[in-house]
Amino acid sequence: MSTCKRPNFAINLLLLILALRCSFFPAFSSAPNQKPSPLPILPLPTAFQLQWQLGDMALFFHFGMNTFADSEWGSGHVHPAAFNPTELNASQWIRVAKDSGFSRVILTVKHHDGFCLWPSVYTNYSVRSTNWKNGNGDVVAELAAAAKDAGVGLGIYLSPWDRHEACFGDTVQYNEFYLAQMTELLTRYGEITDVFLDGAKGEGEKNMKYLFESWFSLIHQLQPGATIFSEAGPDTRWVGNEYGFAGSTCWSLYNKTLTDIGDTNNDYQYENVGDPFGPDWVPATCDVSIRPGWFWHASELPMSARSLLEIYYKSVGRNCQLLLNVPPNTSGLISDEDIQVLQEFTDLRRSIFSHNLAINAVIDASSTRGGIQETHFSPYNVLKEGIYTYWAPGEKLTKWILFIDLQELVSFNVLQVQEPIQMGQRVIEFHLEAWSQDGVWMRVANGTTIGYQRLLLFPKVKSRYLKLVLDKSRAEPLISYLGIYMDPVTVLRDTPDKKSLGRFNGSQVLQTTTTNNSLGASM
Ligand code: FUL
Repeated sequence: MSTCKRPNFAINLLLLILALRCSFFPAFSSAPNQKPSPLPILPLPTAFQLQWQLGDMALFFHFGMNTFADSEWGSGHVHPAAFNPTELNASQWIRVAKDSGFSRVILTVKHHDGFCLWPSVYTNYSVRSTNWKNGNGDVVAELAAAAKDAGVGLGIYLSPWDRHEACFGDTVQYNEFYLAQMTELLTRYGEITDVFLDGAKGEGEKNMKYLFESWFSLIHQLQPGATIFSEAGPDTRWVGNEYGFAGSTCWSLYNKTLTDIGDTNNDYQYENVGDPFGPDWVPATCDVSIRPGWFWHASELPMSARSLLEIYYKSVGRNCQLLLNVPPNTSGLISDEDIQVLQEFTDLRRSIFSHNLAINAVIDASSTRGGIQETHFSPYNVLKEGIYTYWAPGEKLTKWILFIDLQELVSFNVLQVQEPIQMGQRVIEFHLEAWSQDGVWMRVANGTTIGYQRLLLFPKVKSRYLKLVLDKSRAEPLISYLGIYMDPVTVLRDTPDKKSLGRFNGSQVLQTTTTNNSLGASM
């Protein structure tokens, strides 16, 4: 009997595989795994709500029969021949938007008077019945082409209240008519980024029921990327006033069931501030006109660039999108004086925000998720623009501070902070402290809510060391951006109280040097 063992094929095969593996594949890394991101906190924005929010500002064009009839709420019975914009140039409208930093535009394709700026087959009250371009004109088509060329988003305002159509008041007939018009608009003109549903209706006018749920579903079916605005969402809500001012506390969280579109009993304060316990993500839109009226009137002038800057702080600077109305005139162009103001507004924003004074700062934090070696959540992420990189503190702590060493003495009066809202809106309260020249920490600004973007103004401070303290948060606070700026044109009344480390809320005592500001200087 031979003592020779037969080769064990199974073991040999295993050894061979291991040998091959070692030579072809690297060994398991001994470096620690990357720490995953923290859990998001509900509710979260949808992909298109995020896209919308990143846009910051949109331009509103109120244009239509009212422009020619010198009215705001047209009767619906002005003869179509009155509509005659001899120099209409939609490319000029879009150029103005783009040059001034507006990423989307929204046109009143039909206001309350029912006159349609596109040749709708469902009505006799449209550009088709005018002499403009012999009845072959289409303002929506011209604007859509210009917007597409320039890479600017296009939105529509299709008024539910219609003073022309005889079927207004009949639930089935009018809802059919409205959805038919909506379908024309959402299928003929390429991508539509916004649908603005205005809840206004005059007192004593016919009452009727709008089938909103059907409207929302159809809009999302035909244009899945479109954001629907109304007083109650579903995607973005009204901010509760037409001054363009959001609350100094402003949540994107909201409870849609607490507001009825167009109901005059709605709580405008709730719309202005949002709801920290709201189950829905419905950020606010701040709509405001550059002129006293929404439509162009020869007798009216635009507000000043400084007033626009104040609105910017109180809208974009309070977690909202600014929807600024700049109405084209009777020739079909945006007037020179409005362009001039927009140019000055752009220059002001550039002069303040184009240079972050903290850009070369040394940044440290009270803790970092995954430990100091975890670059993924590093405090330095707050100097990278955008919301997709952020500082995250360690888990289960209650003290959350960012320390900023500006490396030299710097004068500043504006703080910009952003949260990565794709992870939910978290911060409830925060404040900024600066190391004073007398050697004490001085509280220079207090804020409630951050969201996508918060701008806080305060009296000028000169300091090298700063602390951003997150005092209260719905979950571990995450900060995606921090900016420090000097605004030389906005002057504030108060100075912070050093001794008491006084509770100074920059957003409450803001006062601009504006003299012709019809909106009132302080809030
Ligand atoms: C209001 C309307 O009645 C105004 O005319 C304007 O369109 C404004 C944006 O919304 O409710």
